[in-house]
Amino acid sequence: MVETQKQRLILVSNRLPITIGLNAHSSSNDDKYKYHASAGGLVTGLNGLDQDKFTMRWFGWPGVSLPPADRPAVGAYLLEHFGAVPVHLNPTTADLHYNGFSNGILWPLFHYQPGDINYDELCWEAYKQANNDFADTLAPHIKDGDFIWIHDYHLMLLPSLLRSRLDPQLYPRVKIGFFLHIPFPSSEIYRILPVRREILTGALGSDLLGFHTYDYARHFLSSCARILGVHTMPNVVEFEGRSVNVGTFPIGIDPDKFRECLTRDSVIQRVNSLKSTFEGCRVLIGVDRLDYIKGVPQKLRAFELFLQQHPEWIEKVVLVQVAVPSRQDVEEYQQLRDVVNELVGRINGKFGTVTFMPIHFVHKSVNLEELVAVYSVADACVVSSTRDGMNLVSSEYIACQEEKHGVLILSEFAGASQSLNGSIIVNPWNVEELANAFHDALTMSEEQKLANYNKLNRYVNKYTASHWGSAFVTELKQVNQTNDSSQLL
Ligand code: GDG
Repeated sequence: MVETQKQRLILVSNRLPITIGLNAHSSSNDDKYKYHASAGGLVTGLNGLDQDKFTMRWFGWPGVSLPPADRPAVGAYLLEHFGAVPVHLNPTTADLHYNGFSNGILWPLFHYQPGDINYDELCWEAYKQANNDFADTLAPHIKDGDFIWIHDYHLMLLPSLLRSRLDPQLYPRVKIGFFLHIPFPSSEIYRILPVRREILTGALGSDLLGFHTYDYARHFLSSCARILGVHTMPNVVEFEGRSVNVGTFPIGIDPDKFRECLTRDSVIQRVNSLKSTFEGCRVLIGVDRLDYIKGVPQKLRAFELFLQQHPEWIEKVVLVQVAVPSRQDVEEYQQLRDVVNELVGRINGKFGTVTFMPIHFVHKSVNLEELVAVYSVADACVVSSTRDGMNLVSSEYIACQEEKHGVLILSEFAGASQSLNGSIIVNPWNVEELANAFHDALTMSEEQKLANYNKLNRYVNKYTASHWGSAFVTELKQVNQTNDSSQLL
């Protein structure tokens, strides 16, 4: 099928799903760089779309500042091999946009941590600049009839900046969708943001706005009503003569990827070796980016209390905590690392022996095979986020539990808690409650575990990443169809 007959889907995210590095073995300018595709949840979700019907282009910052002379060659390579188009940002803009405004202001505020925001005009200027740079790069590539799907809190101004660059007479059938991967907070929290109007009006440049949960969508609608004074209905905001649709699209995982990985010889061997390492001991698993929203200190304190209240479990249970370093340039993340290191040291010192260590703390990323092996041998998985848009770890754990039917302990503040029925739901701020959940998980009957697992597994298999991707794009095709003449699919 030739490109002109296919629907074009333009994806936009802050980072391209490709890592570019200098090639140490380069012999000429032609192989100066090496490229590595990364397979995150977003890539998986989009893989579920019918590739025969779409030509995809992915726009994003390439993660490095390339010398202008190298940009044409890198751009041509990215387009040919990955269907990707880099958005070049000046290094200071990139830093203040990403570390400053996105992760220093929007991230803590949207996760209900207003005390951690460092509002600063320079960061706001960089946020606007970066969003404008995205709009400038994107606009010349757009053709009428394109679907544009913009992702996440880094690009909340982009829908309206892009719309303002596309003359509605020339592009009447273009559709702009936006999906927020993090929570949208209650309007009482949101209205703290000094640029609250600008962020809302930026996002309202979309035709369709998607959130993981109904609550996030509701918070967005009430923020629009209260701050902008616009008319809202359960799924629509009336804004500047247009109807902006608002919907709920809970993201999922690709469970087959995890199941396939479990059948690999190397993984089977690793599972056996882990089983013998932990023989006679139950295993609790935590997998988190080391981010203050993930509630790792809360998890560790609850584990400490559990061992204090149930000394019979000392030497009979370990907590394996994978904590992937994240956003090390932001001060709050450095402080968190210190707090967590101190807690791990204290608990291991208190309950450890010469031959036993209650917490196995892995402060680095592990590869997929290792991750799957650890998920598979764990008797329970602990997700203690103090806020989390969705949380994919909870679903990944279930996908690896065919054999053990392990228990999922899940924070009520993770979006996943609204759909993963069959888990032990906890308030991670209540240390006692979380400590009790450890005990309940470790003493749960096999029948109850199986019944819970069956419910959870059914959900994880049905509401996959592919389901999410196609549900959003299907809805995007349908919105505002009465206002245009598009014959989409
Ligand atoms: C944001 C929102 C929302 C982690 N450590 C390793 C590793 N991981 C992988 C997990 C999982 C992913 O990272 C983490 O996904 P989460 O959903 O748990 O969290 P965020 O990164 O904060 O993602 C979140 C998500 O966007 C999607 O919309 O659910 O709420 O905050 O896939 O497996 N993977 C490997 N090694 C590790 O050490 N291989």
